[in-house]
Amino acid sequence: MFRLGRASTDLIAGVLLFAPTDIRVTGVAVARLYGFVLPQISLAASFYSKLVAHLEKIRNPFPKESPTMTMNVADALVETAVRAGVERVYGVIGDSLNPIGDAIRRNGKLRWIHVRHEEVGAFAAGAEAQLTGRVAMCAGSAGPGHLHLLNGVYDAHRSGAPVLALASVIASAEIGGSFFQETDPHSVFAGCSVYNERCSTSAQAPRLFEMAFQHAIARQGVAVVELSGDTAEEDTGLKALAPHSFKLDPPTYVPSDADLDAVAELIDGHKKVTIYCGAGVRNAHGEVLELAQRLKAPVGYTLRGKQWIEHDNPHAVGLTGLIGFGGCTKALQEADLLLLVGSDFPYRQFIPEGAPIVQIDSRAEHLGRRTRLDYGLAGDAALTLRGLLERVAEKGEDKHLRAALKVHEEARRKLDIYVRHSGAQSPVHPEFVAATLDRLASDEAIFIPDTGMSAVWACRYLNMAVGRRLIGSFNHGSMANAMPQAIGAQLAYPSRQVIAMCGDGGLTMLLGDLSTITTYELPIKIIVFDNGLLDMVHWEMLSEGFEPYETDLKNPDFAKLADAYGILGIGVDRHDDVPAALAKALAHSGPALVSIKTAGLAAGMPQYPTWEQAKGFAKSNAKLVWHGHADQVVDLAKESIRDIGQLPGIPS
Ligand SMILES: Cc1ncc(C[n+]2csc(CCOP(=O)(O)OP(=O)(O)O)c2C)c(N)n1
Ligand SMILES: [Mg+2]
Repeated sequence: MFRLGRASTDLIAGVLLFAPTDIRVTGVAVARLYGFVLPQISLAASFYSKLVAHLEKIRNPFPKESPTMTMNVADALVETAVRAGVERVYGVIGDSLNPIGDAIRRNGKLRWIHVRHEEVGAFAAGAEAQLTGRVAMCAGSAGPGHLHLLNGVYDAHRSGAPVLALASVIASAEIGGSFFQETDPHSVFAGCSVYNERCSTSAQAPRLFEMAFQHAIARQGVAVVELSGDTAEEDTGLKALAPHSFKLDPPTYVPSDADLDAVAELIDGHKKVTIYCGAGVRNAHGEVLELAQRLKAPVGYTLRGKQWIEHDNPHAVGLTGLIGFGGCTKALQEADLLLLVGSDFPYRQFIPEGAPIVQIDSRAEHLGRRTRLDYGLAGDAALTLRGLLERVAEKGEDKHLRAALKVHEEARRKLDIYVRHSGAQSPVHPEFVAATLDRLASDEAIFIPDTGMSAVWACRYLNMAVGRRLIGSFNHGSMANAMPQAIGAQLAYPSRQVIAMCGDGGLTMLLGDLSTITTYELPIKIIVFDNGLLDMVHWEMLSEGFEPYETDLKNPDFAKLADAYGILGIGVDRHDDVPAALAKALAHSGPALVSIKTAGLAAGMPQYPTWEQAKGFAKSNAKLVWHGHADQVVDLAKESIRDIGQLPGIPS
């Protein structure tokens, strides 16, 4: 539409003022006519364009393009997420999240995964990020919506998973007035984030989103963005975002030559070196093994390290701890020098007294935070070990290694007794279930045990072939992690076998998301250890001298329940039926759930029971009899009879 600008009208008025009268009169008449006609023309034009827009809306009510030619804040967030590598967003849509949902729909490059509980979404995003190494995303609406994310966000953060958690909040005009659904995400997520900021204006939005993703990727943790629905709808005035590269390969660094020389000298001066690895050795299998061979050193590991270092490793001696197994505890106790590599293992009671400790970690701030520290080497595990390999001498003596391996083999043999001896057909030994699963699962399987006894069985009975993966809630220790994490794993890897090893307590906590599995046709295999108990805490009470209290579970028929959700459900209560049931589930092209009535109280004797635990165990048994629960003591004895073969000095 032609309009005269202010400067040009002033100029014309000025010229007319000094023009001859007839020209001036004609000019004023033309100007009047123009002034009268112009609004009519513009009214007609605006009516016409509104009519066209209206007709277009009827033809295509939800267009893909932005309603404005410029991006709103939600568009900027979604486009930044796409650039950062996000593929899907897990959450429950609604209220303040609606502009985000609309931007995702119009953008078309992200997928919204509609979970039934936001905690499941956060666990799924965390699993996806841990497995792929790419940043993942979850979202919760105002108040309760994002509060539900919290536990899964904690888990992701403590697992070092790069996740962006969007905490949408109430309308910005109401903040500060204890309004309906008002919370303060900044304080809620303070303990589980590497970045935790509120986006208050459209001007701030694009840079803030970039910074949030960049923090999650660079610092391997959770970034939280707080955003009101009304701000999400604000126009940024931008047609496109400024270029920004999210390619952030972590810098690799090595300790100084002087430090490597000093540690090599220390190692050369000791005879019985034990290497203990955590998840930080994911890129250093070859280097750890070469050093172990050179030093004739046994190699122990944490549960998070198991998947990276156990396979193809003749020096492997298992894990420490009550849930651990094998020769690791012995290898640590007997060491005259302990080399910790990429491990943040918190249980210092397994660390040998007196022996010097050398620790390698790429996060310098982690050095010595769990143990004494005689020498800390800040650096990438593989590169630092290569530096040591250039310096340390070969050891001639392998007694320390042989002793640890002997204990390991013996412990392994005793653990396998539970697999070979079924005893009665029912209840089924959970150890047999885990060992059978290990035998039947693919070499590419992703295993995800729940926190509880399933983690113990995974730790002791799963063999991590090079292509297998094992994740869980190993640092945060939350129940109910397995099925939700399996959702993220299966979406990220649609053609891999994903196996959730669920406790009956764990599965029933977030049961509603079985629907997510059917909605997205995820071929997850769920194995339920239906022991009718919160078994791990039951065992804990016994070993701490408490009378077991409120640990029973009255469960539904899980196989029928699965059927109702549209999942192949298989119920098993006899030992002999386990292999066929597991094979059938694993071969099934869709989702399957195998519920097995397993024995509770089956933790087995801890491999190295302490005097305190033995005392506690005896005390709680005495309490049970005293309080008239002798039947439980008999049950416990029946189960523990299986463990007798494990006790030192008792032949099996
Ligand atoms: C969310 C949460 N609540 C409570 C606990 C404490 N806890 C750890 S294991 C466990 C029992 C798990 O029971 P179940 O899932 O049935 O597994 P089981 O030990 O019987 O194999 C409990 C209550 C926890 N870790 N996380
Ligand atoms: Mg249980």
